Amino acid sequence: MSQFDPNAAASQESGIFGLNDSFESAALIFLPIPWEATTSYGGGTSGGPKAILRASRQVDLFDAEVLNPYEAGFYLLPESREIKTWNQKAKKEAQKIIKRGGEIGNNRELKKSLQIVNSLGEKLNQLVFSETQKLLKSQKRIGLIGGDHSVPFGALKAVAEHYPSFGILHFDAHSDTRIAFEGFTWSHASIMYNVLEKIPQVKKLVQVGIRDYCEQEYKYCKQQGNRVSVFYDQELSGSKFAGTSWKEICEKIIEQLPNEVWISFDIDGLDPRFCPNTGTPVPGGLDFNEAVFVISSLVRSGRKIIGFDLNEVAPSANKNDSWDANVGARLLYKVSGLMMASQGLRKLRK
Ligand SMILES: [Mn+2]
Repeated sequence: MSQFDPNAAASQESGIFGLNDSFESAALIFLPIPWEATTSYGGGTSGGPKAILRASRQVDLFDAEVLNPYEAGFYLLPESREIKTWNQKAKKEAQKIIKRGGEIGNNRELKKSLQIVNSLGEKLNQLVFSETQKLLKSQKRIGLIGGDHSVPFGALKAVAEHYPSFGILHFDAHSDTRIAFEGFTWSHASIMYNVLEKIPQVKKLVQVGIRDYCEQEYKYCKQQGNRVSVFYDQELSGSKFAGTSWKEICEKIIEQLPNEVWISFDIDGLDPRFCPNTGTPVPGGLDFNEAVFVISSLVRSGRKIIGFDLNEVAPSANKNDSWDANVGARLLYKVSGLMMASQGLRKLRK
């Protein structure tokens, strides 16, 4: 790191955020997951990690809140060829089913397609599980970059073996608690249902910004009692309109969480002006600074961020438009810095 100048422009060969860290020198490892098998509306999130890497070189390393976050060392692993191959295969089969709105009936061919998609989803989960396990064993901190929102399941499974009890802070426009959406067990729209049903170590799920959900999801979350707290977008707006400060609202959100927290950030939790190309944009949502303030409040409360995933960042088809990736890269840098601060690896300013 002796040659590294944080004020200089980054070269195109440099690592994420223009850093020259290696796997060994980095405290935080980003695991890219170019996967979007069950994307039901707009596609492109499998290009998220690459686009974020490109955009990250424009992010200034100075941070007003965390002192030199980059000094912890950040490193992005190369994309797995296996995942790319599986993604292409699964996507092709899934499209046949999505075209019919998930109605398979007794169609043999479609049944076979569904089986392929579900088993490739399982393979992905296995791979993410073992990669995460390896990273945790070598004392690395982990951040996942999707891909669609189905990608963190394997990572959360691995984290659950290290932390017998933890919470998830989930930013999203969608509840993601559908049961096998369109027949796909590992659908992006079912991630939190799968987590709640299959990972008992997740003692608490706190959802923020939710504004597009079906009755089944609404009821399911209610039935979970204390285990799930939902801060619906409309209620958050209502509180703000009635004069409650965002700071007070954040305190209410944070107090629901235990000491150890995984952050699952679907970029569409933000106002779509920050992610116009994401798969399923919904009007409303959080401002960039509001979301960062929630995470900053979490860290200032003394809670520890044990890992995170950032998903559904979809680059525009127009190569000159890097806006979605730009927002994704900046959010990634903020979350990473705050995570390092929460673990005592970096200091907060003042
Ligand atoms: Mn989601």
